[in-house]
Amino acid sequence: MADTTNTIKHVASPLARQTLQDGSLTRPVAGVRPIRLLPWLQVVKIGGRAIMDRGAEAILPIVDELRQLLPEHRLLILTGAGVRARHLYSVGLDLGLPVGSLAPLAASEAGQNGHILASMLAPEGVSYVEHPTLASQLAIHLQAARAVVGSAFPPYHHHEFPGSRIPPHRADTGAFLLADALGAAGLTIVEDVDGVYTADPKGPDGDKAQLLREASAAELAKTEGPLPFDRALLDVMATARHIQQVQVVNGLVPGRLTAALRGEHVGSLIRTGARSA
Ligand code: GWN
Ligand code: ATP
Repeated sequence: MADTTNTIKHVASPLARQTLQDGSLTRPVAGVRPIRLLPWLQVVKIGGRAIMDRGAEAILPIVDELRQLLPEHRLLILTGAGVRARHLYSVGLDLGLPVGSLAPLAASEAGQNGHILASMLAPEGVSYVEHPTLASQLAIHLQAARAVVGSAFPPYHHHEFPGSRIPPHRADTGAFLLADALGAAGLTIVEDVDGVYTADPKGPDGDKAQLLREASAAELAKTEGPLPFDRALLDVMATARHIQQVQVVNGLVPGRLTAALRGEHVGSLIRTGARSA
């Protein structure tokens, strides 16, 4: 009788026989740095409330600036949710809706802002692409066009963390997660203020607020005051794999976004926990 045991192909897998709960066993296999999928991509998050809610007055100049950036950069433009999501949270919270129900409703407002922005850039070949397309067909879309627009909100839906009644992972966190996962060249967050201040520059103590030209995510995490982005962004920055810094810029000042994408320091630079290769 023929002995077939030597012809059986054994699939060697270093994780096959061990628990994934033990870091000392998984680290040698899973501890390596992931590859950069789209190292030439610049991700730009456009504020929903800061830019899109202002209508033509703020949108048209930023559309002009984005249009002129297309020959220079390949862009993933992601939009935030803005004031419609704020209204939605207040109605939904009044009715007692859980955070996992509010998250997709707010996300859809970020998507609507993306559809608006993409329509304005359509003559340049720019389209809105859906979340599933962002996840699996972004590369081919960026071969066909210099830029695409998507929703900055992460599609957590009922998987949103229940610690807060307002979804903690909003557009800034979603934009960062995507930029870091893709190994993008950079992320620029476009706001209606010059950067991150020591206090809300439009708040009651706004006149005393000082612009932070540079800060680390770890330092900002120790502060308690409001920030111009989701606090959860600081958590994901702590464990970032690729994006080492994010610049927050004022999109109401023409030229700031262009300068930021050219590597100039024109807003607040926030350093993440990612180490250089
Ligand atoms: O609808 O504007 O994608 O890109 O989080 O899910 O709530 O969906 O629940 O591909 O999958 O409203 O329909 O909507 O914004 O998120 O999209 O037009 O399943 O292209 O159908 O992950 O766009 O939408 O809101 O992003 O952020 O059909 Mo919208 Mo959003 Mo469109 Mo998307 Mo959610 Mo899809 Mo989704 Mo839902
Ligand atoms: P979204 O995209 O989620 O709709 P957004 O990014 O457009 O939101 P906000 O979340 O309102 O807009 O954030 C921008 C605002 O944050 C600024 O207009 C500013 O008044 C406020 N803000 C609060 N704290 C600070 C701070 N420490 N530094 C700078 N701005 C701050």
